[in-house]
Amino acid sequence: PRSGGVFYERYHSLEDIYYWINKTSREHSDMVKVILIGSSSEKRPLYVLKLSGKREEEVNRAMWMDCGIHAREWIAPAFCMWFVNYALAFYNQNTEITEMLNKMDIYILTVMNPDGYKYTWTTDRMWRKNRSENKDSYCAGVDLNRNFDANWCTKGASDDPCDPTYCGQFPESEPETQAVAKFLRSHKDTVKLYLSIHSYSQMLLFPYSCSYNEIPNHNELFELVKEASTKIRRYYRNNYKYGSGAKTIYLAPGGSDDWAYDLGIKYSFTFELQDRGQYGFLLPPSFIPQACNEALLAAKVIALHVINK
Ligand code: ING
Ligand code: ZN
Repeated sequence: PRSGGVFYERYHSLEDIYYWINKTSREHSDMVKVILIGSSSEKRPLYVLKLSGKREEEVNRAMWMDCGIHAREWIAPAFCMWFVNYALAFYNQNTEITEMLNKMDIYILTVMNPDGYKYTWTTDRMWRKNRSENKDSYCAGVDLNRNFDANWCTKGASDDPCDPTYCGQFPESEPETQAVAKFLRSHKDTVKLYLSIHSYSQMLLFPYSCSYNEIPNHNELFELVKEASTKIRRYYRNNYKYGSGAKTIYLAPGGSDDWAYDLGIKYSFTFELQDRGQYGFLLPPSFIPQACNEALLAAKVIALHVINK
């Protein structure tokens, strides 16, 4: 679906995104709350949007979605914005999004790495990490998706501050990682579904990435991402690989979905959105609508399963 017009078919600067967060919460105060969960290493605020249906009673089920852990993956924040707009525009129009909002709260962190995102707009389009200063090194930044406490800094991460997959000084050394981990720890009884949005390579992944071990509910999650991938192929004629991270993409310790899974969130996923490498991180804006609709389809399949299982 296309709605909200061309605004959601463009990439937006960090300033625009902060403005959008404010405007969205003001214009939809009946369904949206803003929660400040922490700040970045350069002291930018980390705002989470909490979306809820207009329901009589509180629900004790929620899903979490973060976008933009990695600075250069611009389609990720674009998807978080697309999703929020879709949810607000199609609540009580589309049955699936209506059911989601009536039966769960949805927490959305649009840009988990604002400092890095800003840096990709001003200085280095291909930057991945955050922008924290590293002790004893001229190189800046920690890979936030290697900084979580899940087989931290083993094979697949680097202990060199100049490497793009630098794991940091210790697990949760970074304020961005800490803010997300702290929020999820304090909401772990209600958050049943964790979703992290990356690009590129078109994959629907679940734990573990930090080891080749199979999780107890491997088959259930495998069937879910398989169903999502099949739907994407049917509706949009596009292929998404699926499976556990370590077996499908590569061994990568310290990732957020593995950590969330071990916290007890048994539905934990990382989506790698378009494309498969032709444009890579430089995905043209004209691809935004389809890329977002594909991810939306997958998110719906998984969320409705979590609600109705
Ligand atoms: N890919 C992810 C990365 O951080 C990943 C893959 C998924 C790692 C889940 C760990 C856990 O390397 C990209 N494109 O960033
Ligand atoms: Zn990434």
